[in-house]
Amino acid sequence: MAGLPYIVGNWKMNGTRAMLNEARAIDRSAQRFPKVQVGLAPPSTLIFRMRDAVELIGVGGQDCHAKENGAYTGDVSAPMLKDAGADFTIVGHSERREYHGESDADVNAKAQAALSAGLAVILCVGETEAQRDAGDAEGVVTAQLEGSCPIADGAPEKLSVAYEPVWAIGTGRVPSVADVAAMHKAIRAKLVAIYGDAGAEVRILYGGSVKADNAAELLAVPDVGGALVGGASLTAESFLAIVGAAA
Ligand code: G2H
Repeated sequence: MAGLPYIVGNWKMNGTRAMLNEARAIDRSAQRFPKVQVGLAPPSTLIFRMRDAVELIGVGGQDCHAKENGAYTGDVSAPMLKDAGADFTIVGHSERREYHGESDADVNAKAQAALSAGLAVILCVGETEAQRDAGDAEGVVTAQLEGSCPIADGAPEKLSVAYEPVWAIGTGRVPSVADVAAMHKAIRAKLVAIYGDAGAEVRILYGGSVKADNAAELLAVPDVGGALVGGASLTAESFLAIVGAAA
């Protein structure tokens, strides 16, 4: 697997201008960790200002529309994210899949649009607790990859996959190291099936209740190339502890 460990904060629907101070503090400290790639995905309203406030870290969106523009009230397109200064966007987060009914085909179209706009993509996949209990976790996740991985300019070079078990998101629960290892191995095999040798280079992040006290253990798992962090990315102190664990 190529590249530095990649630690990305997903602020979700949190943050007004005052929180840019956290981004500045994260950015200042990022120089202490030159062997870690760091990104923050604030709400769309903060992307433009965050771009100006930071120098070292990447800035990203949390979602994008599949179309470039049009009558889609409330939505933001990939070229708009790019224009606001974004380097990447998350697509397919389970909160988008659950609350906005996004299908794998929708996520695929969004990922394609993001790559076409020149954005790197973090594509999220993950099973529910019921799917895991039924023994379907790997089947669900590999089917999500099959349906949503982009085949477009920049794929797979600008693609990262984030494995986020839905039941671990914001709950404080995390899968066992063995379960994370098994799922990341299955994801790797699927990426190689989709992209050939280039699939071996796609970074696979783990997400779901990553905190300072479990980050080192999770990041040491084979084929875990970084973390997508929600709640613990909302303060510089807790996020930097995770970045430090990746260094
Ligand atoms: C999973 C994660 C960030 P949290 O959604 O994408 O959030 O770390 O709060 O579980």
